[in-house]
Amino acid sequence: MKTLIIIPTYNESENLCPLLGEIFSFAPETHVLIVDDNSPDGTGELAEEIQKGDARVHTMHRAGKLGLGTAYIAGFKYALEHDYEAVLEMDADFSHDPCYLPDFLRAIEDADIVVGSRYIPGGDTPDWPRLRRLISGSGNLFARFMLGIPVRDCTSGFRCYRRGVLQSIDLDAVQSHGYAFQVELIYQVMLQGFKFVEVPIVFPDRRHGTSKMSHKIIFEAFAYVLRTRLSKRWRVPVSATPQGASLL
Ligand SMILES: Nc1nc2c(ncn2[C@@H]2O[C@H](COP(=O)(O)OP(=O)(O)OP(=O)(O)O)[C@@H](O)[C@H]2O)c(=O)[nH]1
Ligand SMILES: [Mg+2]
Repeated sequence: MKTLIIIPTYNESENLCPLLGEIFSFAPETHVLIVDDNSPDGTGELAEEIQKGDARVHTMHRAGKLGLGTAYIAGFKYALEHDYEAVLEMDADFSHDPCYLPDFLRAIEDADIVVGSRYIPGGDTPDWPRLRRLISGSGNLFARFMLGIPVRDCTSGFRCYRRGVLQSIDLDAVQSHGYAFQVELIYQVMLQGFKFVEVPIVFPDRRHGTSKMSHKIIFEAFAYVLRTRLSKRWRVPVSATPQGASLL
Protein backbone atom coordinates (compact mmCIF):
# COMPACT_ATOMS: atom_id res chain seq x y z
CA MET A 1 0.00 0.00 0.00
CA LYS A 2 1.41 3.41 -0.97
CA THR A 3 1.91 5.06 2.44
CA LEU A 4 2.71 8.58 3.60
CA ILE A 5 3.92 9.33 7.14
CA ILE A 6 3.06 12.89 8.15
CA ILE A 7 5.39 14.43 10.75
CA PRO A 8 4.51 17.89 12.06
CA THR A 9 7.59 19.68 13.36
CA TYR A 10 8.32 22.70 15.49
CA ASN A 11 11.94 22.91 16.71
CA GLU A 12 12.86 19.26 16.15
CA SER A 13 16.23 19.72 14.43
CA GLU A 14 18.06 17.33 16.77
CA ASN A 15 15.50 14.58 16.28
CA LEU A 16 14.86 14.83 12.55
CA CYS A 17 17.85 13.05 10.99
CA PRO A 18 17.98 10.09 13.39
CA LEU A 19 14.19 9.78 13.21
CA LEU A 20 14.14 9.55 9.41
CA GLY A 21 17.00 7.04 9.57
CA GLU A 22 14.99 4.80 11.88
CA ILE A 23 11.75 5.24 9.94
CA PHE A 24 13.38 4.07 6.73
CA SER A 25 15.13 1.21 8.47
CA PHE A 26 11.77 -0.15 9.67
CA ALA A 27 9.63 0.95 6.72
CA PRO A 28 11.84 1.55 3.67
CA GLU A 29 8.94 1.71 1.20
CA THR A 30 7.09 4.56 2.91
CA HIS A 31 7.25 8.26 2.07
CA VAL A 32 7.49 11.00 4.70
CA LEU A 33 5.98 14.49 4.66
CA ILE A 34 7.47 16.95 7.16
CA VAL A 35 5.10 19.82 7.91
CA ASP A 36 7.26 22.51 9.48
CA ASP A 37 5.95 25.75 10.94
CA ASN A 38 8.98 27.93 10.29
CA SER A 39 10.87 26.46 13.26
CA PRO A 40 13.38 29.00 14.64
CA ASP A 41 15.93 26.17 15.13
CA GLY A 42 16.17 25.49 11.39
CA THR A 43 14.19 22.20 11.23
CA GLY A 44 12.58 23.36 7.97
CA GLU A 45 15.90 24.03 6.26
CA LEU A 46 17.25 20.69 7.49
CA ALA A 47 14.20 18.92 6.06
CA GLU A 48 14.79 20.66 2.75
CA GLU A 49 18.41 19.44 2.70
CA ILE A 50 17.36 15.85 3.44
CA GLN A 51 14.69 16.01 0.73
CA LYS A 52 17.34 16.85 -1.87
CA GLY A 53 19.07 13.52 -1.22
CA ASP A 54 16.06 11.25 -0.73
CA ALA A 55 13.05 11.09 -3.06
CA ARG A 56 10.95 9.55 -0.27
CA VAL A 57 11.12 12.76 1.78
CA HIS A 58 8.78 15.70 1.12
CA THR A 59 8.51 18.98 2.98
CA MET A 60 5.79 21.54 3.49
CA HIS A 61 6.62 24.93 4.99
CA ARG A 62 4.09 27.08 6.75
CA ALA A 63 4.55 30.70 7.76
CA GLY A 64 4.50 30.30 11.54
CA LYS A 65 3.37 28.11 14.43
CA LEU A 66 -0.19 27.34 13.36
CA GLY A 67 -0.81 24.28 15.56
CA LEU A 68 -0.67 20.52 15.27
CA GLY A 69 -4.25 20.11 14.04
CA THR A 70 -3.93 22.35 11.00
CA ALA A 71 -0.53 20.81 10.21
CA TYR A 72 -2.19 17.39 9.99
CA ILE A 73 -5.10 18.71 7.94
CA ALA A 74 -2.62 20.22 5.45
CA GLY A 75 -0.76 16.89 5.39
CA PHE A 76 -3.95 14.87 4.83
CA LYS A 77 -4.87 17.08 1.87
CA TYR A 78 -1.39 16.57 0.42
CA ALA A 79 -1.74 12.80 0.85
CA LEU A 80 -5.12 12.74 -0.91
CA GLU A 81 -3.86 14.92 -3.76
CA HIS A 82 -0.83 12.66 -4.24
CA ASP A 83 -2.76 9.38 -4.28
CA TYR A 84 -1.42 7.81 -1.09
CA GLU A 85 -3.52 4.82 0.00
CA ALA A 86 -2.61 4.91 3.69
CA VAL A 87 -1.60 7.87 5.86
CA LEU A 88 0.25 7.71 9.16
CA GLU A 89 0.42 10.43 11.84
CA MET A 90 3.60 10.49 13.88
CA ASP A 91 5.41 12.88 16.29
CA ALA A 92 9.01 13.89 15.56
CA ASP A 93 10.37 13.46 19.09
CA PHE A 94 10.74 9.61 19.28
CA SER A 95 7.79 9.23 21.66
CA HIS A 96 6.33 7.42 18.66
CA ASP A 97 8.95 4.74 18.14
CA PRO A 98 9.52 3.83 14.47
CA CYS A 99 9.98 0.19 15.55
CA TYR A 100 6.16 -0.06 15.59
CA LEU A 101 5.75 0.94 11.94
CA PRO A 102 5.72 -2.69 10.67
CA ASP A 103 2.86 -3.40 13.13
CA PHE A 104 0.86 -0.46 11.76
CA LEU A 105 1.52 -1.41 8.14
CA ARG A 106 0.46 -4.99 8.78
CA ALA A 107 -2.66 -4.01 10.71
CA ILE A 108 -3.90 -1.47 8.15
CA GLU A 109 -4.21 -4.31 5.62
CA ASP A 110 -7.26 -5.53 7.61
CA ALA A 111 -8.58 -2.31 9.09
CA ASP A 112 -9.66 1.20 8.15
CA ILE A 113 -7.84 2.86 11.05
CA VAL A 114 -4.97 1.64 13.22
CA VAL A 115 -4.40 3.40 16.55
CA GLY A 116 -1.18 3.06 18.56
CA SER A 117 -2.48 2.52 22.07
CA ARG A 118 -0.88 3.13 25.46
CA TYR A 119 -3.95 1.74 27.21
CA ILE A 120 -4.13 -1.87 26.05
CA PRO A 121 -1.97 -4.78 27.26
CA GLY A 122 1.58 -4.21 26.02
CA GLY A 123 1.17 -0.43 25.94
CA ASP A 124 2.82 1.88 28.48
CA THR A 125 4.06 5.37 29.35
CA PRO A 126 7.14 4.37 31.40
CA ASP A 127 8.70 7.83 31.81
CA TRP A 128 5.64 9.77 32.89
CA PRO A 129 5.24 11.01 36.45
CA ARG A 130 2.07 10.00 38.27
CA LEU A 131 0.33 13.33 37.60
CA ARG A 132 0.83 13.14 33.83
CA ARG A 133 -0.48 9.55 33.80
CA LEU A 134 -3.50 10.65 35.77
CA ILE A 135 -4.26 13.58 33.44
CA SER A 136 -3.86 11.50 30.27
CA GLY A 137 -5.65 8.42 31.64
CA SER A 138 -8.61 10.30 33.06
CA GLY A 139 -8.84 12.56 30.00
CA ASN A 140 -9.07 9.46 27.84
CA LEU A 141 -11.77 7.88 29.97
CA PHE A 142 -13.70 11.15 30.03
CA ALA A 143 -13.62 11.46 26.22
CA ARG A 144 -14.47 7.81 25.65
CA PHE A 145 -17.42 7.64 27.97
CA MET A 146 -18.86 11.09 27.28
CA LEU A 147 -18.79 10.65 23.51
CA GLY A 148 -19.16 6.87 23.28
CA ILE A 149 -15.82 6.34 21.51
CA PRO A 150 -14.85 2.64 21.64
CA VAL A 151 -11.11 3.25 21.06
CA ARG A 152 -9.16 2.89 24.31
CA ASP A 153 -6.51 5.48 23.50
CA CYS A 154 -8.50 8.19 21.80
CA THR A 155 -5.89 10.96 22.32
CA SER A 156 -3.09 8.96 20.73
CA GLY A 157 -1.41 10.76 17.86
CA PHE A 158 0.27 7.64 16.43
CA ARG A 159 -2.29 6.44 13.90
CA CYS A 160 -2.76 5.15 10.40
CA TYR A 161 -5.81 5.89 8.22
CA ARG A 162 -6.86 4.44 4.93
CA ARG A 163 -7.37 7.06 2.28
CA GLY A 164 -11.13 6.49 2.16
CA VAL A 165 -11.42 7.36 5.86
CA LEU A 166 -9.85 10.77 5.30
CA GLN A 167 -12.00 11.31 2.21
CA SER A 168 -15.10 10.69 4.31
CA ILE A 169 -14.34 13.58 6.68
CA ASP A 170 -14.95 17.25 5.96
CA LEU A 171 -11.36 18.27 6.69
CA ASP A 172 -12.17 21.98 6.49
CA ALA A 173 -14.75 21.60 9.26
CA VAL A 174 -12.30 20.15 11.83
CA GLN A 175 -11.85 22.83 14.53
CA SER A 176 -9.45 21.50 17.15
CA HIS A 177 -5.70 22.06 17.35
CA GLY A 178 -4.07 20.05 20.17
CA TYR A 179 -5.08 16.70 21.76
CA ALA A 180 -8.66 17.69 20.99
CA PHE A 181 -7.78 17.26 17.32
CA GLN A 182 -7.13 13.56 17.84
CA VAL A 183 -10.37 13.14 19.79
CA GLU A 184 -12.41 15.09 17.24
CA LEU A 185 -11.01 13.08 14.37
CA ILE A 186 -11.54 9.67 15.92
CA TYR A 187 -15.07 10.64 16.93
CA GLN A 188 -15.88 11.75 13.35
CA VAL A 189 -14.39 8.53 11.98
CA MET A 190 -16.20 6.31 14.49
CA LEU A 191 -19.52 8.02 13.69
CA GLN A 192 -19.23 6.49 10.26
CA GLY A 193 -18.60 3.00 11.54
CA PHE A 194 -15.14 2.37 10.19
CA LYS A 195 -13.29 -0.72 11.35
CA PHE A 196 -10.48 0.11 13.79
CA VAL A 197 -7.66 -1.88 15.37
CA GLU A 198 -5.47 -0.82 18.31
CA VAL A 199 -1.84 -1.93 18.45
CA PRO A 200 0.12 -1.56 21.71
CA ILE A 201 2.82 1.10 21.90
CA VAL A 202 5.28 2.03 24.63
CA PHE A 203 5.44 5.84 24.71
CA PRO A 204 8.72 7.14 26.20
CA ASP A 205 9.52 10.82 26.78
CA ARG A 206 10.86 12.87 23.88
CA ARG A 207 14.58 12.32 23.14
CA HIS A 208 15.62 15.94 22.46
CA GLY A 209 14.01 19.36 22.56
CA THR A 210 11.09 20.65 24.54
CA SER A 211 7.40 19.80 24.74
CA LYS A 212 4.81 22.08 23.15
CA MET A 213 2.08 20.78 25.43
CA SER A 214 0.25 23.44 27.45
CA HIS A 215 -2.68 23.89 29.81
CA LYS A 216 -4.51 25.51 26.91
CA ILE A 217 -4.22 22.27 24.91
CA ILE A 218 -5.62 20.19 27.79
CA PHE A 219 -8.47 22.66 28.30
CA GLU A 220 -9.28 22.64 24.56
CA ALA A 221 -9.72 18.85 24.66
CA PHE A 222 -11.92 19.00 27.75
CA ALA A 223 -14.05 21.80 26.24
CA TYR A 224 -14.40 19.93 22.92
CA VAL A 225 -15.69 16.79 24.66
CA LEU A 226 -18.22 18.72 26.78
CA ARG A 227 -19.41 20.89 23.87
CA THR A 228 -19.85 17.88 21.60
CA ARG A 229 -21.65 15.80 24.23
CA LEU A 230 -24.07 18.65 24.98
CA SER A 231 -24.66 19.44 21.31
CA LYS A 232 -27.96 18.36 19.75
CA ARG A 233 -25.97 16.59 17.03
CA TRP A 234 -24.19 14.21 19.42
CA ARG A 235 -24.90 10.54 18.76
CA VAL A 236 -23.30 7.22 19.71
CA PRO A 237 -20.69 6.17 17.13
CA VAL A 238 -21.71 3.21 14.95
CA SER A 239 -18.31 1.59 15.51
CA ALA A 240 -19.27 1.14 19.17
CA THR A 241 -21.21 -1.87 17.88
CA PRO A 242 -19.56 -4.91 16.28
CA GLN A 243 -21.65 -4.27 13.14
CA GLY A 244 -19.61 -1.16 12.26
CA ALA A 245 -19.27 -0.56 8.53
CA SER A 246 -15.93 -0.88 6.82
CA LEU A 247 -14.08 0.17 3.73
CA LEU A 248 -12.81 -3.37 3.33
N1 LIG B 1 3.99 21.94 12.45
C1 LIG B 1 3.76 21.98 13.77
N2 LIG B 1 4.17 20.97 14.56
C2 LIG B 1 3.93 21.07 15.89
C3 LIG B 1 3.26 22.15 16.49
N3 LIG B 1 3.17 21.92 17.83
C4 LIG B 1 3.77 20.73 18.05
N4 LIG B 1 4.24 20.21 16.88
C5 LIG B 1 4.89 18.92 16.66
O1 LIG B 1 3.95 17.94 17.06
C6 LIG B 1 4.60 16.83 17.67
C7 LIG B 1 4.06 16.63 19.10
O2 LIG B 1 4.42 17.74 19.90
P1 LIG B 1 5.03 17.58 21.38
O3 LIG B 1 5.57 18.87 21.84
O4 LIG B 1 5.96 16.43 21.40
O5 LIG B 1 3.74 17.33 22.20
P2 LIG B 1 3.34 16.07 23.03
O6 LIG B 1 3.95 14.84 22.43
O7 LIG B 1 1.90 16.12 23.19
O8 LIG B 1 4.00 16.41 24.41
P3 LIG B 1 5.25 15.70 25.10
O9 LIG B 1 4.78 14.33 25.47
O10 LIG B 1 5.51 16.52 26.30
O11 LIG B 1 6.36 15.64 24.12
C8 LIG B 1 6.08 17.14 17.60
O12 LIG B 1 6.61 16.54 16.44
C9 LIG B 1 6.12 18.66 17.51
O13 LIG B 1 7.29 19.15 16.90
C10 LIG B 1 2.84 23.21 15.62
O14 LIG B 1 2.25 24.21 16.04
N5 LIG B 1 3.10 23.08 14.29
MG1 LIG C 1 5.96 14.58 22.31
